Amino acid sequence: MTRRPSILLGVPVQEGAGRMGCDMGPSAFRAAGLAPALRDLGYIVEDRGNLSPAPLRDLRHDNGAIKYLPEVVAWTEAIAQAAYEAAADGIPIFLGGDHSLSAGTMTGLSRRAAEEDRPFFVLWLDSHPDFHTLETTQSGNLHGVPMAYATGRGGFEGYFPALHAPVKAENVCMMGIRSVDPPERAALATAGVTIHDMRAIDENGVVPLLEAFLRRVAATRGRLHVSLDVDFLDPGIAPGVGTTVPGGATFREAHLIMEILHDSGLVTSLDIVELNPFLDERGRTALLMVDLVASLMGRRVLDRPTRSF
Ligand code: EXY
Ligand code: MN
Ligand code: MN
Ligand code: MN
Repeated sequence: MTRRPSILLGVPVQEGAGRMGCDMGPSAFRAAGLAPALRDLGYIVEDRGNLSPAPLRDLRHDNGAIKYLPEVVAWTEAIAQAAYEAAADGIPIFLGGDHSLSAGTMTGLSRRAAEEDRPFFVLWLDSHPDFHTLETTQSGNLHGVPMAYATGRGGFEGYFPALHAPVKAENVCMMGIRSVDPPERAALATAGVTIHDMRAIDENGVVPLLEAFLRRVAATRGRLHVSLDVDFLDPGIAPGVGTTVPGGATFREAHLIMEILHDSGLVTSLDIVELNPFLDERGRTALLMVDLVASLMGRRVLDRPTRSF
């Protein structure tokens, strides 16, 4: 079976996060051996280096809390174009960088899916729904808005790029959610997003929750984008992130999700985001994320190399 090439795209954006450091993420993933791990699984790996943002525009918003709006919008413009192009060439893996990058990946990929007349689905693995608008964000950190923007919530017009094809909220499944702000909670109550919080995972396990979603994707031949935020994982195994939330996914819960995703054959693109190497411990979070990508891309449990983190 000829595997589509893995296309690595570094996205060293950190302006969406509340603290600096995510710009070192792409280098950390490369240092942790992402490309060799994929080649060992038989993939052709094309590393397209790091993206750069589009030219800055002078953007001002009434919400005075918002930080780095021109910068994050400029990144979104560049990422959306790169994602749209890369989706035609293979399996794009976007190396973050903070989660604001998904404003660009989701919209560029959704545009490609629409041109292929395919539905577009997102599996969002995160402790946060990232469902704030420019009006509702209180922190002003724009890594808290990408899903609201991509699904067409109001208030982004005139600031973020116009959407070619909004992501349908009913085609989004969130797992691991355990930190939601009141405005997000109110919006999610009627948005149509499927949300499996950590209690749902604890009570049911990941398998039935994930498989129900994958059956929908499989029935439509849709594109499936996976957006994996480091803070989906329990901070005890993934400390290298600026927005830790206790009670996250375990090592095996995360790997099982990746293994089931691989077996489904449905994943067409991936974000790995919010790694902050400045907060990591001798690269163990970067190594774990690379290990999870290897599971997503086909490394079997019995083939795991002996390695301690
Ligand atoms: N909802 C909070 C805020 O808007 O600041 C926390 C957002 C954290 C976002 C990280 C990327 O997942
Ligand atoms: Mn996030
Ligand atoms: Mn998060
Ligand atoms: Mn559990």
